[in-house]
Amino acid sequence: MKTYTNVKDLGNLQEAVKEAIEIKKNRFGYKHIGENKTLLMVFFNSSLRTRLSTQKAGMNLGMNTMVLDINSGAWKLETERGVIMDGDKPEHILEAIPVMASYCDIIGVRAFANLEDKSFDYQETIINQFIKHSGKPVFSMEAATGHPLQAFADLITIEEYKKTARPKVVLTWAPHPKALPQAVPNSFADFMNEADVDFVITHPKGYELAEEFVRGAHVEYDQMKAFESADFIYAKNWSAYQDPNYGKILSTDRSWTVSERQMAVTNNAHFMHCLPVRRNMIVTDEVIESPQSIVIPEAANREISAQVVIKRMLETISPTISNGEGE
Ligand code: AN0
Ligand code: CP
Repeated sequence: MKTYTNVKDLGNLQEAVKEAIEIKKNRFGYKHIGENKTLLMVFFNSSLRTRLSTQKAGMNLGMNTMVLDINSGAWKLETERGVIMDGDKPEHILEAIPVMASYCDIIGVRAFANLEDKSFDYQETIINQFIKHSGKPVFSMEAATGHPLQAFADLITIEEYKKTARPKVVLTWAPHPKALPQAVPNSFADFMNEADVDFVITHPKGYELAEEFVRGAHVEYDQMKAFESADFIYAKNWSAYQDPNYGKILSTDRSWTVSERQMAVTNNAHFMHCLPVRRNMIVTDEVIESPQSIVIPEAANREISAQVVIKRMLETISPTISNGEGE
């Protein structure tokens, strides 16, 4: 695997989930694969889970891991070509990327949407520059339009907790005081559309996501109706995608906060959220603390999704290393 930015990069999704479940039972069984290989994780934004789980996944595979926080300690990077660099950014990403790449074998990048310029975001300008100019395998640790390590971990979690062959999975918008990207719901929809689930999306009017991710999935504007008989409730806030409101907050209606009122009409659904979560905005204390809440095992599976992706990248750069003949 050379890049990981969306569900298609995993190839057969059933196989990928199977590999994840095997790795989870034997996470130190591949320690030789990453020997003398270096993982660089580049963060343009904050992180708790992605930073720790991805670093842990690299260490499970025997890699050396390095983390660079661009906004604390590194030079601020200009990302657009042709700019006269007389402002506050002393370095251009076009030099920074090949320099960073010279010190490592695999690169993970976190670069959120700026929510100002929709075409800059939806062209994935930053991560695509890493793919183009690093010459190394590159994976998304949440880019502008997707968070595929999260969605893969979510799918693994659903596989582990489902009680029926084809569970009903509901992605619900919930209120939040700050404008957030569409990356998490985009990737969740991308994965659920490929998985064997009955997938429903619910949100207030105006929060329609990009069609390339929704792909004709059932959108139900009545949240209570959407929740009926659900097996999994996946809550997330996102800002508007559609023009002319791109990146804007259209509603902070707390009747959309996931509470026992909505959970009561589900099929005793499990509650999921990628975290970090704002309690009593997205979900009430009662629901997130209930036995049906699986947010902690969901976060723990981030180590596993990252390990599958990094392992596949290591196998690409050192195809012979698994039988001990690698460099
Ligand atoms: C980010 C987002 O919504 O994309 C990261 C989630 C994993 N969340 C916040 O910035 C709160
Ligand atoms: N879910 C997730 O990606 O969390 P962090 O932003 O803390 O990495």
